[in-house]
Amino acid sequence: MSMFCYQCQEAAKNTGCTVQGVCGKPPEVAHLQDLLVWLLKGISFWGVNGRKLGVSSPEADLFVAKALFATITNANFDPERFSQLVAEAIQLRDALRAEAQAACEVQHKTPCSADLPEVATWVPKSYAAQTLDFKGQLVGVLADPDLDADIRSLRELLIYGLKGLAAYTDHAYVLEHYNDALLAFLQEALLATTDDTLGAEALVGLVLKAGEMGVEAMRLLDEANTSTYGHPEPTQVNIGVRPGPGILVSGHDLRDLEELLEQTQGTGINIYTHGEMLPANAYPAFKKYDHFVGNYGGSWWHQREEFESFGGAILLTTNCLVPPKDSYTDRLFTTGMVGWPDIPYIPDREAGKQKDFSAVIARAKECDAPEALEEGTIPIGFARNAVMSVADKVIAAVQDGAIKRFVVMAGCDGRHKSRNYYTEIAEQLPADHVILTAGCAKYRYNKLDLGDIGGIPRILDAGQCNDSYSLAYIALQLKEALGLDDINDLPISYDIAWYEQKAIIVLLALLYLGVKHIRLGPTLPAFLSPGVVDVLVKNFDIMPITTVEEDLAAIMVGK
Ligand code: FSO
Ligand code: SF4
Repeated sequence: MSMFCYQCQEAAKNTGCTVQGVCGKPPEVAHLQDLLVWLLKGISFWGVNGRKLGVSSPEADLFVAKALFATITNANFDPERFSQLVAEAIQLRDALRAEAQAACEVQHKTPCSADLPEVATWVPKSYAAQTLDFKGQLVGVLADPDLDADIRSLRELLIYGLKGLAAYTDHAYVLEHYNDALLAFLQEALLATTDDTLGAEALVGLVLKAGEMGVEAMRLLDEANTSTYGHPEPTQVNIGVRPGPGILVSGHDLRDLEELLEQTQGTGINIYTHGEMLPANAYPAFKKYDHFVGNYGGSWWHQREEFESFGGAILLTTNCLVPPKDSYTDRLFTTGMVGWPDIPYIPDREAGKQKDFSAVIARAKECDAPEALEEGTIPIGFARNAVMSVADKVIAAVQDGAIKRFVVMAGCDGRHKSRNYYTEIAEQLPADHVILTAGCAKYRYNKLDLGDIGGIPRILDAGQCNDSYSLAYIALQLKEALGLDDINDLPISYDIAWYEQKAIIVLLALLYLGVKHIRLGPTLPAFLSPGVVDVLVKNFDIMPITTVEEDLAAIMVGK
């Protein structure tokens, strides 16, 4: 076995990638990611203990979130970047340690250095790639072969939830919306995964606490997005092209898009969204830019063909990045926590300034216009405010039976053929069923014409996976309006598609909100042990998807 990773839905044989990631992650990057996550537990040791002594480091706190984000599937494949993050982690941990120990000695008037765990103190003999690689191999998921399977599973479930939580929190912080309790929880929970005294019950408690924090992070991000860019409005987005060179913006970071739109005004360059950036077309703040053309292509995994035919410059602001083809590497740029070896990286903004996208703009000017893939428009912008503005109509339609049921089909898209299931479900749902969606899962059906129910479209697209808060908000408002006591009495079925770790925090958030009977597919996570699956089935009635026919029949009778 040259590596072990099972954090995403594409884990080889649905058990784990052991030779090379199906996503393209090589063993050296897997080892560095393992080492980095381990060191974040070391920062957490000092972060949690430091807080008890009145010591804290905002820099280390945010670093933990950003570094977790960097280890999310399809974000960063650059070993050099991970080596730098490892070095930074050690430096931040040791600075925090020095402060915490000094405070401890003052307060306890005694040296405070007894029995420190290795994770709190380890420093490499050198930062040579081989040294870091070797250590990374010793501290990964399978480091302790004797660890109880359920405990390992719960620890990893928690860590993957934290990765998603870290991503949402970081997005909110980029827009200067803060809640330091989220950063403190990341550390508390990371440290808990090193505590051998914690049994399954305590870990399940932390997993649900992560779900609670997930709700707060998504609320904060929703507030950040909508207070900065306005509430998304129902919008028909152009999916064709215009003459002239273009820049294609992918990923989820709205601030990057905003600054790029500013910097390309009047340059003759058109801006297009790709994948999860599609929902940006619904924000009032972006609609004012004449050169913001629309969306190009589909979900993340089509990028190798679509980036090729786009022909212009391409900017990846977050995951999902797929190993690039030679035909466009000279037009590709990364920023934020994304990275690929030898692909130009746009550094972070300095305080009070924008990121400098001039290299992307200069490259776009040398390129031809994009090749059209399709024509027409797709409807987006049904986030919480838009849906609530027609709440009376929606409630009346539910009460008079015009809308029989909502089906939440949010989450991610992915390469597996079995994901055709979601297209077929969407096509075959009865005409009185409405799909609520968010995330890139929608690309499996968002170009179908499913019509509307009294003017309410049968696909209500709330936005990115980052906008999943809208779906929870709509459900809670409906529960109130319909006078129900239990969220599970709503006429809503859940048929969620997952791929990476942001979907895990959304799932945990739903569990925390008390949602039961969630269908999860296309496969159950490889990191869930049979014992943990049992707990999820018993307490939440989580179900794997089955066949289109069987699941449709169940949905139609209210399950
Ligand atoms: Fe998709 Fe990728 Fe948004 Fe994920 S682009 S799969 S859950 O990283 O982020 O929905
Ligand atoms: Fe495999 Fe997914 Fe891990 Fe990539 S992120 S190595 S595909 S489990």
